[in-house]
Amino acid sequence: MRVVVLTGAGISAESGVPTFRDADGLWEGHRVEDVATPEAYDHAPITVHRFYDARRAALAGVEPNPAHHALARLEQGLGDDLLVVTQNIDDLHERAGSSRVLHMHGQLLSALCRACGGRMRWDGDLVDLPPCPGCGVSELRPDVVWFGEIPYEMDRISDRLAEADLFVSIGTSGAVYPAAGFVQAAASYGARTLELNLQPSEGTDWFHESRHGPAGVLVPAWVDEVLG
Ligand code: BV8
Ligand code: ZN
Repeated sequence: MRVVVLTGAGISAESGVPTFRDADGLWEGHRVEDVATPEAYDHAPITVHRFYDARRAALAGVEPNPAHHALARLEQGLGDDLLVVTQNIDDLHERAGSSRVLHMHGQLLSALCRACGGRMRWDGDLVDLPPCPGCGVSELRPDVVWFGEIPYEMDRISDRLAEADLFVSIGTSGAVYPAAGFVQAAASYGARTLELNLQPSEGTDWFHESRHGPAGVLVPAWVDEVLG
């Protein structure tokens, strides 16, 4: 069975990573357009760097939860028939043991050089504008996809959605596109669609089945069903 799993901030909530839309959500402190757009970066790079440096540093204080571990276990069972597409820029899927993971909105632990296009693992700050290890120019930005930018690996994602037997969405509000449109795409190709979320998402009507509750409970139970 070929499975595509889409995850959002809700799968990392029980690990202590703030979500975007919850009361004390990430954006609360900042207006989205002030920190997650190319215009914001051109206008106030220090503010944007501080925002991402803080999230990068916070990764050391959180751990994968049972939902992340259950998906790693599912990968053991399904191998290449499973692809996890995440909107999250944290590294909790990988730390739980998942390797077949696609970060469509980028990663905190990666820096992108605007001068030479180089990408490199980065776990420190960028606010002090360090020189690029590749070309020496101080043009390193967070390797994340901002609003108005094209998400990563859209071709691979579209191919896998087209051949999926099952599409599962975990911990996402369905507010941000193109990720929010994946359920319709998968359903139009004949896939069965399942939502695992604390509450109904904006796209909940597109799912054949919806289960509502914490991912740390719903995902291990669903994986047990699949692996039988
Ligand atoms: C693009 C990286 C062109 C940075 C992010 C169509 C219609 C309208 C608008 C658009 C449209 N198409 C494009 C747009 C514009 C825009 C957009 O969607 N705007 C929205 C606001 C209307 N999209 C873009 O700009 C995208 N680019 O479209 O380029 C293109 C398109 C296709 C092909 C080629 C080119 C780029 C968007 C990416 C922006 N970057 N992140 C960073 O992280 O700082 S988006 C960011 O916000 C996240 O990555 C994620 O995608 C989104 C947040 O959503 P969630 O992860 O779902 O989190 P949220 O807090 O909202 O919800 C949490 C959910 O979990 C809730 O439902 C809650 O109930 C649940 N939950 C909570 N706790 C638990 C739980 N569930 C289970 N267990 C729990 N314990
Ligand atoms: Zn460079």
